[in-house]
Amino acid sequence: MLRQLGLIHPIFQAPMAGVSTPALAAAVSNAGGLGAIGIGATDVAGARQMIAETRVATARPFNVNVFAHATPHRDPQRERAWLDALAPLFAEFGAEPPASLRRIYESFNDAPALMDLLIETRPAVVSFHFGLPGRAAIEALHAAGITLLATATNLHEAQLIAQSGIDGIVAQGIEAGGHRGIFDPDAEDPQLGTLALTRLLVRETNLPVIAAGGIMDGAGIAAALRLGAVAAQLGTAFLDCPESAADAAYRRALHGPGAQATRLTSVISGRPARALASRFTQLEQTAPDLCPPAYPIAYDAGKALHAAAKAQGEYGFGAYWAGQGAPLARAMPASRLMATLAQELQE
Ligand code: FMN
Repeated sequence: MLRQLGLIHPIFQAPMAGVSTPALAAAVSNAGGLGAIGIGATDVAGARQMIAETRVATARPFNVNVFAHATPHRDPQRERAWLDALAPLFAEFGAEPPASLRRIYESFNDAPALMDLLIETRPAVVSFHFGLPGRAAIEALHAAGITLLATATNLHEAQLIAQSGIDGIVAQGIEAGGHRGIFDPDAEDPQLGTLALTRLLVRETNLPVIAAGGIMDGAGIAAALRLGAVAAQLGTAFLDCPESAADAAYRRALHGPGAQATRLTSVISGRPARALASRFTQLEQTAPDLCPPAYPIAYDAGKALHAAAKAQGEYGFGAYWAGQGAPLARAMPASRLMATLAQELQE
C-alpha cells in the first residue's frame, strides 16, 4: 500500500477534525508520510476549500477523512433532560443552555454532496470513521482511483471492513486520542489496546493494517511495524505542531496535569472519546448516571458550554482530545517532527 501511494515513511498523520489543517497535512505529505485532513465536522464548502488548500501546498498524496456514523436518533425527552442536567454549569458562567439541540453535522452516508465532492476532487486516500459507506459509494470511489481506509476497534468491525471491499484497516486501540471509531456506540466495547488489536487484525484479516493509538515516536512506530502493521497513524504526536489548529488553551492543557490521566468519556459529544482530564471529563465520574443524547447532538451542548465557560476565562470544558501518550507530545514544526520520527525509526 505504501509503495502504491508513493510514501517514503510508514507514518500516517491522523485526520483530526477541527485540529488537523491543510498546512499540517501538506507538511507531513511533503516529508514522505501520509498527511490527512478531517472534514467530518465541516460542510461541503468548507471541505472543498480544505482540499484545495492542501492541494496547493503539496503535490503528494493525502487522506481526506469523513464520518460514517449511523443517522442519530432524536429523543426530545433525553435532549431536554441533558440540557437540564447541564443548566447549573451554564449558570456558573452566567449563561443558559441552548433552548434545543441541533444535529450539527451530517454523516457521510446522509450527505450525497460530500460524495460528489470526493469524486470530483479525487484525493489519493479517503478514510472512514464510525462506520462504513454503502457498496455503491465504495465502488464509485474506487472507480475514481481512490484508496479507501476505515477504522476498526475490534475484529468484528475489521471483518465488516474486509467484506466491504475497503483497502486497509486503521486498527484504533483504546489508547488513542479523540473519538473511538466504534460502529455502534451501544454495543459492548472490548476496549482492546493498540498492541493486541493490531496483532489480531494482522493475523485475522488479509488487509494492510495501520496501527493507531498511543504511538508517539520512532520506537512506537517500529513496534507497530514489528507487529505486522504496514504503517502507524499518529494523532496526539502532531497536536503541538505549529501547523495544528489547537488553540493556546489546548496546548497549555496538553502540557498540564490533565495529560497524565486522559479520560474516555461520552459526555462531551455523545460518543466515547479520549480527552485530557478536565472539569468536563470529571462529570463522567461525579454523575455516572448522566445519559447524553446521541452523537453529534450532545456535542452541540458541549460546544455551547465550552463557549460560555471560555467567555468567563474557564477552559475546563474544551474538547481537548488526546491519547494516552499526551505527555510525550513534542512542540516542533511538522517537517521536523517527521524527520525526527524517521530518524528514530532507523535507530
Ligand atoms: N480520527 C478520525 O478518523 N477522524 C477524526 O476527525 C479524528 N479526530 C481526532 C481529533 C483529535 C484531536 C485526535 C487526538 C484524534 C482524532 N481522531 C480522529 C483519532 C485518530 O484518527 C487516531 O485514531 C488517534 O489520534 C490515534 O491515537 P493517538 O492520538 O494516541 O496518536
